Amino acid sequence: MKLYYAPASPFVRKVNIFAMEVGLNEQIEWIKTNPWQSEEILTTDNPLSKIPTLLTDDGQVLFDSRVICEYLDSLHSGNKLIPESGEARWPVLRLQALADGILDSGILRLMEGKRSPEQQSADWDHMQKNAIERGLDYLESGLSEWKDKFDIGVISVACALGWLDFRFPVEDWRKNRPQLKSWFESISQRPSLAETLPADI
Ligand SMILES: N[C@@H](CCC(=O)N[C@@H](CS)C(=O)NCC(=O)O)C(=O)O
Repeated sequence: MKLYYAPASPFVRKVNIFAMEVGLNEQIEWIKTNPWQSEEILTTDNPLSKIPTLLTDDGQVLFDSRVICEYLDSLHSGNKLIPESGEARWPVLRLQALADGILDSGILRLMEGKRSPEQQSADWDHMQKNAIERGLDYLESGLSEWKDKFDIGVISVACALGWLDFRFPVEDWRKNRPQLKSWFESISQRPSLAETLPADI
């Protein structure tokens, strides 16, 4: 398998952690790319020019991170990190959607901040920031439902919080969220998380 990636991407990190946890990371060849430049090597396979994008050994192209993680979970016979069916599936997928949504808003803020000052919209930034704040509050208040689990939902939350630290270090999401803070400290010790910190390289 080949995976298009960039070291700063939280969605790539999600796939990386997932692959490590299910024992498939050694089977992935990493192809570094810059999705923001719509490089032909990436757009040929993914018209959206987004990472992560996976090329499977049987010639399929898979995106996005959710589809890739589902695919990886189908390749192993150990503990599944995405419940395949039944009631357990929906809260896990919702948690992933929430964490991914926090990241989507964060990335929109990051891109907005790169526009020239005259083009930037404070209203737009506030709207995205508020979505992130509400998402974080939702995580804090619902933490007891998932704090002792380890699945795609939990991995996604850890990637979202880690990326907020990486990109918005002065906006402390930990303030007034003591349970989330303590959960994140603990889960961050896990090797798959400790070895995949985002980087600007
Ligand atoms: N929903 C997608 C989001 C992927 C995404 O937004 N990736 C960013 C990098 S972190 C990207 O490739 N952006 C390039 C662009 O939007 O042009 C997923 O889960 O993989």
